[in-house]
Formats: sequence, structure tokens, C-alpha cells
Amino acid sequence: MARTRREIYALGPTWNDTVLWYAKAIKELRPRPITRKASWRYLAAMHDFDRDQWVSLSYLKAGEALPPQAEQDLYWKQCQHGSWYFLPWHRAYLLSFEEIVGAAVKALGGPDDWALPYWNYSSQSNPSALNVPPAFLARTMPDGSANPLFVAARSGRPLNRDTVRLDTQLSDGDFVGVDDGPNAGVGGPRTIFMDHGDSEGLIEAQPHDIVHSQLGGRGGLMSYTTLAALDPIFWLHHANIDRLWEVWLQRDAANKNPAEANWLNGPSKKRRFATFGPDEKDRPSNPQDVLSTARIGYSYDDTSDPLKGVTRRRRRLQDILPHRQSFSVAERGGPKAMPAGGKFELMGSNDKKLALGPETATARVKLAPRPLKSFTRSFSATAVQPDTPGEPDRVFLRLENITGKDGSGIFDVFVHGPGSGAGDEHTPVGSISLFGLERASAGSGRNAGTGLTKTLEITNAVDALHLAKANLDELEVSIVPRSDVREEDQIKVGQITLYRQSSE
Ligand SMILES: [Cu+2]
Repeated sequence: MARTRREIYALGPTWNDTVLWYAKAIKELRPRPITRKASWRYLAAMHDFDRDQWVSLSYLKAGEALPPQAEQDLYWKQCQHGSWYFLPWHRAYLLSFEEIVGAAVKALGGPDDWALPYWNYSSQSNPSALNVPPAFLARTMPDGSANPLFVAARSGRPLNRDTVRLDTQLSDGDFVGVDDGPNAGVGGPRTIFMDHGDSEGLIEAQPHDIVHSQLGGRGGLMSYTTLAALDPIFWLHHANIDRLWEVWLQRDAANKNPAEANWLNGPSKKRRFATFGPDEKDRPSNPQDVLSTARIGYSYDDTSDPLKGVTRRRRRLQDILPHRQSFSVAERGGPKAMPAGGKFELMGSNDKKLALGPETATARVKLAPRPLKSFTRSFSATAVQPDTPGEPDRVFLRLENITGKDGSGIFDVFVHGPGSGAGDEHTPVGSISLFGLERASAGSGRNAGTGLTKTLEITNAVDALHLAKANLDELEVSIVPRSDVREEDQIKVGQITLYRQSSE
């Protein structure tokens, strides 16, 4: 039976059938023993698991029997973050969940085509889009019984429009990006089996990470990989992320999934992926097995392009062309040579660790003269001639090796000239969430404690500084917390770097 995943606000009243059956199925799955694959807690532990944390939050009894260790090693703690497997692994995972919930719905007397709803918080046409769907905030179900969709450990506050924007995410053309480059592409960097790789793809960073942190808040389930899948809203969020993958593929015929065997066949060296159907039997779970949603039984009600075909290059040239008369002819350089050794070149970096706490943290980044000169030339030459093929250089800001003890924080990042501050007069170049920070900082983790790396494209901000004829020898980066961040979280940014990417 083919299933159609629909936007939750398009399903009608708060307690429409899809939502009501979801709640009833959760009531059925939650009390099942954690040793049973088709149980609420087993499914959540497949994402990530921490026994002490689960016991302290009463999701597990102290002496409760767990599946045998060998079984845990295969099925639990599989979540892929900071990896080009982020999108396909979560798709296979969601499919197991949806089918198991669907089987419970059917067994309880519901329809046999129940499909997971998704939450499109980025919708421009739905005025309620940013609000947590009301059924997830109600304490009780219509019959007065406790509502299993409600979770106390969650912020419940509306999301912010600026942190669910999709312009940059969907307008990039590469799934993988460039190896060892600052731009990890839409889908993430090439990795082996990862529980938290250092850098991540554009869709993973935003809206994925940011929505996790905003929904969870400090101490909330959604803010931590080990707890997130215990919150029923997790699955609606990830259904939307999965849908955005389809949106990206369909908005431009040039957007393609990787064709490399290492991606298609999944990881083989350390671990493999393992998911199952309602019969609890294993089934193929690698990227190549989930590429077609139709083949695995579902579709989305809407995969239209929210950017309406606008490309990154067109957006940027529209921004800068009105200013083109501000360049003198003398400023026009010829086409620049590619930097030796690749498309990326380090423009500059700071020289010491930066601590992030409840106050704004600022670092100064010195820019090396030679790459800066190339950048300036590329920018002038292309900006004055809109029909020139290619695009001016792009600039990326990297916050590298971020470590700390609590990853629920969200920060706005500003780039400005030295001494000019990060006040209200500036627009942030972007926001970052530290979702997965504690995992990536742990010395024993697969990523051996190197922390997270956050990349933001700051091309437009640097364009603006350039147009204002600011002195670009040095830039300041200010990082402003927009959530509850504390000194004891011990958050540090190892290094801040700026890269330029020359046009193709
Ligand atoms: Cu997630």
C-alpha cells in the first residue's frame, strides 16, 4: 500500500486521523520491552543510546534487561551525522519507524496506509509554520487521557524564521562538495561510518541541527543525539529533512546524488547499516536501497521548489549588480589563475582558542595579502560584467574543532570590520547549532574528540564590506549566544579560518 507523507498543518484540525493514530500507536509501542525491535525505545536507541542518561530520565529502569551486546553493536547507536550518509541513513531509519508505527495503527483498527506526517517549518504560505504543531503541545488527547505526543523536556517555543531559511541550502549544486574543502556540499563530506564527523552538509547544519536545538532547548530531548528520537516530534522533523533531499534533487536536473560505490554501497570498514521491517527481519539499508521513495513505498504531497528556480549565482549577482558603478575601470582585473593545489585557498586565521559563554565572543582574523588580492580582483572583474561566465569568488568562514560539554546552544555569527562591533546594526552571516557537541567532544567517540566544525558561507557579507570599501586586511568575527549558554559548558572554538573558493 503506497503511503503519502503530508504536511502536518495540511492535515486539517489538530486531532486529525493521522495525528490521532500516531498518538494511539505510540501508546501501544512505548510500554513494549526494550529488547523487542518493534518497540518505541529500541527504535530510539538505534539513533543513539546512553544507559545512565536514560535511567536518570526514567526511560529505562536501573536493572532493566537490554538486548545482547552483539545485537546492540549492530542495531543501536547508528546515527550518521557529519557524513555523506546523513540523508540516506536517516531515510532507511525513518522507513523502519514508519512501517512499525503503521503496523501498530493497522492492528489497532486504523487505516492500512498510515504515513508519517512532516512539519514544513520553512513554509512561506502557512502563517503557523514556525509554531510547534499544537497536537504536540497539548497535555491531553481529545478523550482526556494523557497525550503521548507531549514531552515536558522540550522548549515548545516557535522557531525563528531566519534559522529555517533554505536559500543557501537548496541553491548549492553539489551533494558532496570538495574533499578537504570548507564547503561540504548539500549532503555532507565523504566519510566512513560516523557517529559525528567534524564537518557536515548544508541541510544537516540548517535547518536540521538548528531545529533540533531550538525544539529541545537546554536539557530537552531534541538537543542530544542520545535522546532525540524519544521525542515524537523528532520523526516529523526528519521526515521534512528527508523531503528537502527530494526537493533539492527535483528543483534542478543538474542536482545529483553521488554515483560513487563507497556511498551507494554504504560503509563497510567499521560497521554496516542495519534496519528492519515490521517483521523485525533485516533488510537492505544502504543508500542504493533507498534512493527511490516510490520503490520503498512512499511519496510526499509536496516537493515543489520554495526558491522557484533561483540559483545561487543569480541571487548574488542581483545583490551586487546595482553597485557596479562604484567600481572604477582600473579596478577591473583579468580572470585570475586558480590557486595551486585546488579550488580552495586559506585567506586567514586567528591565533588562539576562543571561549564561548553567555557573553559575545570576538576574534580577530588577519587576512593574508595574496589570496585577498585575488579575491578582490575576481570580485571586481565579474561584478562589473554580468554576462561574464562564472561567479565571483565565494568566501567561507570555518569555526573549527569546537568542543564542550553541552551542545544545546545556538549562536549568531557576525563578520565585521575591526572594532565595529556586532550590534543590532549588523545582520548575522548565519546561525550555528552545536547539536552533537558532547558526542563529538568525547575522547572515546569515533571522532576521537576533535569536536565539531561549523562552516558558514560569508560571501555576501564580504561583498558588502568590499562594496563599502572597508579595509579588508583584518576582519572580526563575533559569536553571540541566542540561547541559554553557560560558562560550565566549557565551549571552545579551536580555530577560526577564512577560505576563498575560486569560480569554476
Ligand atoms: Cu536529527
